[in-house]
Amino acid sequence: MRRLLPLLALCSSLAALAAGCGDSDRGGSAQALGAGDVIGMKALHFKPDHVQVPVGQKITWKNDESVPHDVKADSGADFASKTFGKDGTYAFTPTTAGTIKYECTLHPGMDGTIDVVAK
Ligand SMILES: [Cu+2]
Repeated sequence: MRRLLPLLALCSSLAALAAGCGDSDRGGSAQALGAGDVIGMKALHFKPDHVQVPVGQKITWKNDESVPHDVKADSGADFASKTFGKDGTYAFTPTTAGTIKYECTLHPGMDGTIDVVAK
């Protein structure tokens, strides 16, 4: 573990230059999610994995592959879907501004961020 620390420090210092270093913080800008757009679930990732939506806009996730997934809020909201398979969907509508972190509980590293902004 100790051996990893220099690498992590390097990673942090470069984060401002290169968008994202590892999966924990991509540092990239959020992609505006329009009404009717969906967050896909493909190759064990949410795509896009960082979106921005206005308060009150429904967010829909759709599983695009034959691997089952789910969607569960870790912080900033309280929702959890059932596990669903290919072409299955789940939706959540945020009612307050803030940052929501969520994940698929079945696949470590499959996580995403939603920036909910006031209209
Ligand atoms: Cu998954």
